[in-house]
Amino acid sequence: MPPYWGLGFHLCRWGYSSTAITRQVVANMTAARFPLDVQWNDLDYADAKRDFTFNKKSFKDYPEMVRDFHSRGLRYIMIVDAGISSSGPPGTYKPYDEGLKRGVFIRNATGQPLIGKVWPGPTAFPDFTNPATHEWWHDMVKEFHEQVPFDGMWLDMNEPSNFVEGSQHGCPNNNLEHPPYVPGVFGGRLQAGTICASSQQYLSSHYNLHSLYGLSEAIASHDALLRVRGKRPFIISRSTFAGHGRYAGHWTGDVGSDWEQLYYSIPEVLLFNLFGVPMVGADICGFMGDTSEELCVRWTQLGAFYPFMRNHNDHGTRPQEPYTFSPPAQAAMRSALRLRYSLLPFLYTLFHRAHTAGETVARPLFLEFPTDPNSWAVDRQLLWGGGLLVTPVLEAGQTKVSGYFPAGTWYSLAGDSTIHSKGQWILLPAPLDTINVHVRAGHILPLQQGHGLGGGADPGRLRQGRPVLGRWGELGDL
Ligand code: MIG
Repeated sequence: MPPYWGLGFHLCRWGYSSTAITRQVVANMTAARFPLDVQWNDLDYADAKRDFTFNKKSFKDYPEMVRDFHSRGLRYIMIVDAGISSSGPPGTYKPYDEGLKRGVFIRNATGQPLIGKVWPGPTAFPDFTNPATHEWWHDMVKEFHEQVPFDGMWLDMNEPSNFVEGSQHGCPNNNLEHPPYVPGVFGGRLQAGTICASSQQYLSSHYNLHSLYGLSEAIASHDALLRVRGKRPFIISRSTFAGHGRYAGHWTGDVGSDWEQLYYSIPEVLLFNLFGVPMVGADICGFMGDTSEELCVRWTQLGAFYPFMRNHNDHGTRPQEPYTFSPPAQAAMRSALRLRYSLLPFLYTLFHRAHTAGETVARPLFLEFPTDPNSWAVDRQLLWGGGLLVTPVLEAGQTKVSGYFPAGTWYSLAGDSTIHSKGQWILLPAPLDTINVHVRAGHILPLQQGHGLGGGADPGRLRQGRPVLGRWGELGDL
């Protein structure tokens, strides 16, 4: 069960190179009256890109920055990479020194820590199947949290990803490295982009555990955060496996800033809900390459209906924070965000059902209408729970969108139209400032109003807000 704040809007980019810039981003969001609940930093915060450190120049006032965000009702998350820097002189980097001492790293054929290469340079890889590693990870999380009171963790590079093949010294030649049948993996070899298959972990060979790396790291991080903060953890991870949703959520990695990837995010979000990982979303406006204003508006509209809503961007590309666009584009984004925030009580309820009964949050139509064959292949629309149907525009230059409406009555959430469908495709007006959202007849959605605009969604304000049963904007204060 995620914390409520995790359902708000998250903002990140690779390239917020100082606390001054990160603070400015939050100030710009507030000035432009966009809701923002969670501010993030990528690798920029770290000293030489090493986990559990921060740059004492560009992020000198890092702890104060996070505390300032807290005082405004925001939460804060930073990236944590799997690889632990291994090249510093002894005594200069505690996570490695302490990890060595406690034997937490994955071993090579000679029983030494396997050394690969990731962002900080040479790195060792924690073996999260070892209970001693959980204890060490907890201690590192705790010590860093005592300096920088972060609220959640962003687990990246945990496939585990490696810039050299296998290790700095390659891999031994054995049957685990070169099995008779190699599946169609990246690079065509098991070691490509990762560590040696025959390296040794506490439970078994890496060959047997490779796909569990992200899950095992998520479990260790979940347990560490729970012990350190005493509250429900919020964790987003790139690598996942069956069972991951019990501990963490997922973002869909480095998507391109293009219309095709906008579309593909729908099946991906729906699949992860079927996999039991309901907290999932793609990087809104796209990660790689320059976005465009129109794409970013449409992506923000769809993203308002990702269970996990984060705008994140690669370094060196066109800025894509909501406030960087024209006034009409900003207005469209603001109204999409406002729609999401009004629906948060409903979204939170769906997460409760996912948590207690294994239900999906974002749901494919076929799961609600299994006897309607027309619903089976719909992958350009999604439901929230059983009662809300979202029909986004996924192509450039369109002001209409065709959506499938299973038999029954559907009310536009805006309150301006009703569809009585026999099970039909219907062409809907969809100007750039609009996303089509319909309520299914017979469903009650708990809503709230007037929250989260102009800064973080202040929990005090959230509590004061009277939940309104009914359609958004219609029932006022009733
Ligand atoms: O090699 O931390 O998917 O979201 O911005 C790239 C930098 C490493 C990959 C992640 C992306 C993140 C980036 N990371």
